[in-house]
Amino acid sequence: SRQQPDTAERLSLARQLPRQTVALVLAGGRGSRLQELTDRRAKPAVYFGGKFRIVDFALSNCLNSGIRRIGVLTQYKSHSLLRHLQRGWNFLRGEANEFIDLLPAQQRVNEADWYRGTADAIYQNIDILRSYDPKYILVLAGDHIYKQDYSLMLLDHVENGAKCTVGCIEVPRMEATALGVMAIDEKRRITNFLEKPADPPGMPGKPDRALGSMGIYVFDAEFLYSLLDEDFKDAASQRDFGKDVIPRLVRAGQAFAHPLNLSSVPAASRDNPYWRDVGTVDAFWAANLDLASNLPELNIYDRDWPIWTYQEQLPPAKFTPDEGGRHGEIANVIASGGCIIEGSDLTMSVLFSSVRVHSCCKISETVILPGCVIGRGSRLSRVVIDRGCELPPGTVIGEDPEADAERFHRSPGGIVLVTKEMLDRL
Ligand code: ADQ
Ligand code: ADP
Repeated sequence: SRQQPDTAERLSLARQLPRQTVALVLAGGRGSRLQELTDRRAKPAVYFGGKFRIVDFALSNCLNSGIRRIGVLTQYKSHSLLRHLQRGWNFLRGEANEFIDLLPAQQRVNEADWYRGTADAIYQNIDILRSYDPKYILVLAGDHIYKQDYSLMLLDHVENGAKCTVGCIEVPRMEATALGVMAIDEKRRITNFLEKPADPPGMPGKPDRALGSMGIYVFDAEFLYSLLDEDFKDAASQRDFGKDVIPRLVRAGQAFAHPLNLSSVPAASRDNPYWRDVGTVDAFWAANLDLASNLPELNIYDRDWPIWTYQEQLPPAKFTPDEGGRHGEIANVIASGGCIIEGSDLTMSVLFSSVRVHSCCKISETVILPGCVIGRGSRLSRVVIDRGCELPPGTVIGEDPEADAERFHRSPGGIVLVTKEMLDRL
């Protein structure tokens, strides 16, 4: 029948397209709404989910989608990000035409300018990009948590005959104030695009929902080069995809939308695809705690879509009673390698690697980054503790909002962020 060869052709195309693609991961953003968590590291380098860093999700999506030529564009406070990529992501083989290339900001075009917008970050590396000779370029953000099969997005791009395809997701209307918001026609051509509108337009028949841009794009490579050349000639442009390049393409009727529902992983989650911009302390806290719940929205145990990361060789996590033989109560806790937890009560919490919890502590709804030490008898509730903090015995956080706000950073949602610098100041 006609159906059979079509399907076989589609499958073979879906397999080829990732090999003809270079992914560029934009990993330069400051992420200032994460407060002190991004004082010393770029947002893509922020820890997530007990053992990962945020950038691991976009990079793992690439590998799992069959894309093995990847450039990572860095700028802001990139040291710990680069160290992570060098240690954990250096296994691709140049001989097999696979690579992860680190592309730091490099004033190639104009010595006076550091990168400006996201389009400029790519323009400044355009000769390197051309040398990879890709047919398609997939532009990704290094700061979102989600699982997506980009081969299906590429397939959609080609089947629509598009030159530019914008990844998008339906969100509650007022959440779209932080996103590019679009309207589409029945063929999914984008008919209108507003970057971060104060009052986002709703969707037809769904006034409380908006179609938001995920800030990820597929381009035909030659088309992207000519777009960037054009943009560079426009003195008024801020050289940004969301502010300049995409709106211009939309006015020309040249951009298509690809909803995450069509390529979210696993297929079973496509009605309600998972996508988080863990851009605030509250969102960071909630997305981490979700993983410790009985039925997390994000499955990090999926062997069919593994999330790769750098991991130190560490001994297994260990739980012991306290000196008096009292066992702590522990439920809904993630604890990574190298942790030692002594006779303490822990609920709904995420412990990254090498966390030491001394005895008689009560810890709930708390996210503890690597290498922290929690002194005996501490009580912590709704806290995020940055890497390497040592809390003295008897530390109490989460019971007196005023005292918390004075000593630490207290978020609008009442989550307390603790860093080494804050502890040193006390
Ligand atoms: P924003 O969220 O404002 O909007 P933006 O600041 O443009 O995102 O950063 C996008 C990505 O590029 C981030 O991963 C950031 O880390 C990185 N980045 C920013 N400047 C960079 C630079 N100069 N060099 C390298 N990397 C850089 C965008 C779109 C919206 C869309 C949202 C979705 O403009 O339309 O809705 O992303 O989050
Ligand atoms: P991460 O926790 O993300 O691995 P670090 O805690 O090592 O990162 O710190 C992030 C970056 O901040 C480091 O890679 C380094 O560039 C910088 N940094 C760390 N400590 C100091 C310091 N005392 N003075 C100046 N820069 C520092």
